[in-house]
Amino acid sequence: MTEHLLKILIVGDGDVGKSSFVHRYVNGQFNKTYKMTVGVDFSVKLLHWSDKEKVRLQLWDVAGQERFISMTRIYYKGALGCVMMFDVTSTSSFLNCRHWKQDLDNKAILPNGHSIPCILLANKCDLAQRVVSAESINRFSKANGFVAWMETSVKDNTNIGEAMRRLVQEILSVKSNLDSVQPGPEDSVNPQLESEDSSSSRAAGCC
Ligand SMILES: Nc1nc2c(ncn2[C@@H]2O[C@H](COP(=O)(O)OP(=O)(O)OP(=O)(O)O)[C@@H](O)[C@H]2O)c(=O)[nH]1
Ligand SMILES: [Mg+2]
Repeated sequence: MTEHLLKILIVGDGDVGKSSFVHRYVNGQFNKTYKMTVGVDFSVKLLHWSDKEKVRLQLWDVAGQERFISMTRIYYKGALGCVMMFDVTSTSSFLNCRHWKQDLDNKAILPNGHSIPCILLANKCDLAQRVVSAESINRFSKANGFVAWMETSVKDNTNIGEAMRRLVQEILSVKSNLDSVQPGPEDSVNPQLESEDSSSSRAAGCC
């Protein structure tokens, strides 16, 4: 039996439903009252992924206000995937996903130099006062390299497990590619004295 340990970030503006999402996913419950996260909260969930694989998820629920405190570099270290969330009744929470994604792509980088897989969740789709259209979410998601986007309602338990399954699937596929890449002889560079190969060093230089 193989066990994968995956660190997953949950990011997005304050009040969009990140902590509620984690609580619903891990404990199967929903609270109506808002209790703002300070810093970051941690949860763990074990998935029996297949006959041969277990997945231990370490969920890092980052407070919305953390984008302004520049602690995110520390939180993002070692993460292999991300859930980015906004509230469909709040235009600003959607627009700010651009900043969250830029911050993420600058700071959470895989060993192969690629950005980590990130799923975009349009939460609170149970509410009637929706202001963000599916068309703009689709455009934004494609333009910014998200794995996928989904409408969710943590309140009604819509698409919560589905979204996490989709993300975990993507992370495992990226991870297996990373694990299979072994540095070959062509990837290693031997140390060389300048005089040994002055032609190539000149070619790469400015004069
Ligand atoms: N109607 C509705 N309300 C929701 C939903 N998800 C969360 N909420 C409510 O939204 C409020 C904020 O939820 P939180 O999960 O605390 O928000 P957060 O994103 O963790 O906020 P910060 O910790 O400040 O970053 C709470 O009152 C929740 O009950 C949803 O799908 N539908
Ligand atoms: Mg929170």
